[in-house]
Amino acid sequence: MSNSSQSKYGDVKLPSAGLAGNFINGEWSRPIGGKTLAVINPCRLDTIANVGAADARDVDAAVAAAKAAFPKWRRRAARERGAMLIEFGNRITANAEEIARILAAETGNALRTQSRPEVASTAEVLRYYGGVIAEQKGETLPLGPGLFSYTTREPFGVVGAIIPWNSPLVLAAVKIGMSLGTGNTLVLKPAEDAPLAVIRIAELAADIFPPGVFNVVTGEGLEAGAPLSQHADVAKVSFTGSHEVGQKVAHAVADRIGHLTLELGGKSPCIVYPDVTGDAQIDTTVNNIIAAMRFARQGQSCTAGSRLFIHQSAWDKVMPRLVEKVNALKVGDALDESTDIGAVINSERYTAVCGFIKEAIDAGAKVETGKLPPAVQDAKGYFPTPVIFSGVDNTWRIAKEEVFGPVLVAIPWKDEAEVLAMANDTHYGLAAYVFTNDINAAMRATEALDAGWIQVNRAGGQIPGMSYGGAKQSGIGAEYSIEGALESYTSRKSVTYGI
Ligand code: TXE
Repeated sequence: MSNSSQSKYGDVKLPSAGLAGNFINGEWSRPIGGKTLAVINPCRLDTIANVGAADARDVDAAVAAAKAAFPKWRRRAARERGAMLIEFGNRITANAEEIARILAAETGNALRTQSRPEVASTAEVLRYYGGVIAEQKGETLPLGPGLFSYTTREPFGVVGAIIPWNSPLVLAAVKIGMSLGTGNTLVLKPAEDAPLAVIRIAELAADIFPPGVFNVVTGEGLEAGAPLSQHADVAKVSFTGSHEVGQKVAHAVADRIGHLTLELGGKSPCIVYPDVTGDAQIDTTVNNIIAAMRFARQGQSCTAGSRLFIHQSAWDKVMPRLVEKVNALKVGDALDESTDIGAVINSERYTAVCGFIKEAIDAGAKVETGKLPPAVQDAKGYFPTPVIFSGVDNTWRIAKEEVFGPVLVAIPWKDEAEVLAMANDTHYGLAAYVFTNDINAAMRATEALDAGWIQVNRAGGQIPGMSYGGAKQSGIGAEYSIEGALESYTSRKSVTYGI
């Protein structure tokens, strides 16, 4: 499938075979229905490429291929499966720049600040699982004299993985590493807004895994995602995306008592304690607040620290420095080396983010920095500039719902019990950030906060080896670690011998 728009992208080299859309049983093929979907660059608002759009018939074929490949794949030595994951990671590293450019073009995530680091993490995650998967071990059980008993960790079968567009590559890598490493086979459905980098890495993997072990279907949520989540032969579904779709997926999986991992976002708090004083410490903390908010990813991160609670005594030092640094971030084309912040993914997200901003302004919030972006029909690219609001109550919609845009809500606090209660006053529980040098305050906060991942004086991304998963309604199951892989992608088999 050639693409006439390719020339507009200069040094973005598009996938070739992968534009067909379906990678099933080791072959690229066009969807049975012949439909395609246009992948739009959210910075330039033009079509980068058209990709095959699968429906339930393609999903059936992919699941059948994965099911047929499972019996042999599960019996391969873990170290052999691991070696393939490591080779996959190495090929991604060898093609990193090409992949990062595709990723920046389709996601709007800036090349320098986001897309290159994401490609590096993707390769690292695959190599991590490749190495650690030899630890897929069981236990011996001391059940008493005359008995010898042990457990093994058995893969489920076919995994269906559905991923979003905000960090498509690294999320693909986590699901590939965990499912294939543990001996499951996989059907992966990338998001319709950002399938290109995923199919480029699938092209690189085409001759690494035996046919049918790793399959990809590109397509829309209802046409391709729903049939995958509902498929009777999909033993486990791993979904990252919205709360609303997560609920639908959970219902579909419950109907057949399947296994499930969900990662559904958050409204994570950032708490600045009063001991944050002195220019150097304020500077570091402000850098961490900006990193926690994921401004450079346009706020489109499930772990975004989008509610900032600053102790009232630190407010007058922290807020001006924060505004100054946020104003210095350059918003622009994701492929431009000087860009810090790119565009939000599509017109729906742009409109939704603008709606949140307008509603808060209309309700009387104080705009510390930023403004209402142009209406979608006047936008030259989906670029909402960063906004920081104060004068907002923790009960407002902007402080409750996941905006998934570069919008930070700042609230002063004076009583520790109160701020910890406000921080927890949400149905989400994914991440939290605490800034203090007071070890006792840090320990009180980390004990009290309902969050799957709390960072103290740091606001970086996930690191392979950590267990990452949501508390409360942010999700089910853990990812990024060997424990997550064993708990979420295998079941225990107990064997008992009478001797
Ligand atoms: O996600 P969707 P959207 C949140 C964030 C964002 C909102 C909407 O708040 O603003 O969700 O994003 C597939 N059955 N997060 O609409 O629709 C879809 O094709 C099965 C948080 O893009 O959940 C895509 O592959 N699958 C989040 C994937 O689900 C379906 C990251 C995610 O799309 C489906 C992204 C269906 N019925 C958004 N409908 C996080 N946890 O970080 C859609 N899909």
